[in-house]
Amino acid sequence: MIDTAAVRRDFPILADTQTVYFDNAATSQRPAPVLDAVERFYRETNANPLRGLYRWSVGATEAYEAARHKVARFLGAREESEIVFTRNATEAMNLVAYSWGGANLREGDEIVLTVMEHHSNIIPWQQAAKRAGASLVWLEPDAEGRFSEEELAKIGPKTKLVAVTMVSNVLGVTNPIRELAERAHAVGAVIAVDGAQSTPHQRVNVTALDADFYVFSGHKMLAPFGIGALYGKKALLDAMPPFLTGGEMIELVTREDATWAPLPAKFEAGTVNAGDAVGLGAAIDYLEGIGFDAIGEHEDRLAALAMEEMRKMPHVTLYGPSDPARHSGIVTFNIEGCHPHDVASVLDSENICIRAGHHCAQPLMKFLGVGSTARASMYFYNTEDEVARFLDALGHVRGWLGY
Ligand code: C6P
Repeated sequence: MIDTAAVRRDFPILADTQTVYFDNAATSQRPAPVLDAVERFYRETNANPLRGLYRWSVGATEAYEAARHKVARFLGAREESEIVFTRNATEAMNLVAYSWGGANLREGDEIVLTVMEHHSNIIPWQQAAKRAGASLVWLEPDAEGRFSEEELAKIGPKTKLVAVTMVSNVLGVTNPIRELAERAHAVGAVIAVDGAQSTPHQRVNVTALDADFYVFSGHKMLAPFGIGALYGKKALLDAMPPFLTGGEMIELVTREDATWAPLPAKFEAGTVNAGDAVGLGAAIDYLEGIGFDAIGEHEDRLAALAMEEMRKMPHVTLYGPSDPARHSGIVTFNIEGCHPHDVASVLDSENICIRAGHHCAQPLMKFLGVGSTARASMYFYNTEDEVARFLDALGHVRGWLGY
């Protein structure tokens, strides 16, 4: 059971109790230990990591590599060199699409996606498919967010890659990654998992999932903006060409050519974001201190509270599975006759922050038969009181909009 009053004291921004922050799927808030860790890095050991031979630079390198060690352990990677720091999940997926895709996709190959993918796990593959002459194949879920045998059978002999989100940023549903990995591997394909919405909410073990690639962003899990990571199986990463080229990713450079540094440096061209990597390490410590069982239980309780009441509201449509425990704290909805932007504006006038729009998931919006939706997304520091305020405000929306 999470003591939200105690937890909230760790988050300076949450001292503003007027504001209900329900846009955690877009980005989370940051606790003091994360802010302090980043500040300490810059105050005590700031220098360009990986280059200098003096004390501060060595300290910066050690702090950066300690963060990598933490991420590797956190994700259950076999080796630290399987963790490549990136700016975010988007950059990590682009790395895979350009580097792995460029080296492995051929004309006639198929890339299997689901319609619930975020644009960050669609567009890189559309572009890679265009470059290679490959095509995209789409899996469609049922009303409960599950894939039928018929849909799963689309993973077939032509499939080279399955690109799938572990948790949908709209439906909240968790996809069966282990089963999808088995199906992909059975036909000789690899699986790239978008972990942007799973890593903040549940314990992930990439080895147990048998994921070939897994990407995530730090900012959705208490860490600063601008730091994320790619996990890739060592054999795959070793065989891939670099994505970006420049400083620190080389072994030897001549006037004519260059050879590449070993992993993970091969994929980390230019000066790295050590300060925010340190922040990510502190975020992992903080989340593990709370515990993912407690986080999941708390989010499920809040989602259940919200969904039970929203089901009683005659003009509200909910999206995603019927079971609140399958929502990862994400409650997506529409109110009949009200544009989601208007819903968000009315809630904002009551200091409640939700997101409205297509959520960077336009193919999913089309599949659901809507242009856009409203979305409340909760995290472990949100309270039952906040859910009550949200529900109360929701009850006023149609009236305020003139119905
Ligand atoms: N979704 C949301 O409000 P970046 O921007 O790289 O940190 O994360 C991209 C991304 C990838 N996959 C999924 C499933 C996501 O939800 C996101 C980010 C935010 O839903 C911003 S659109």
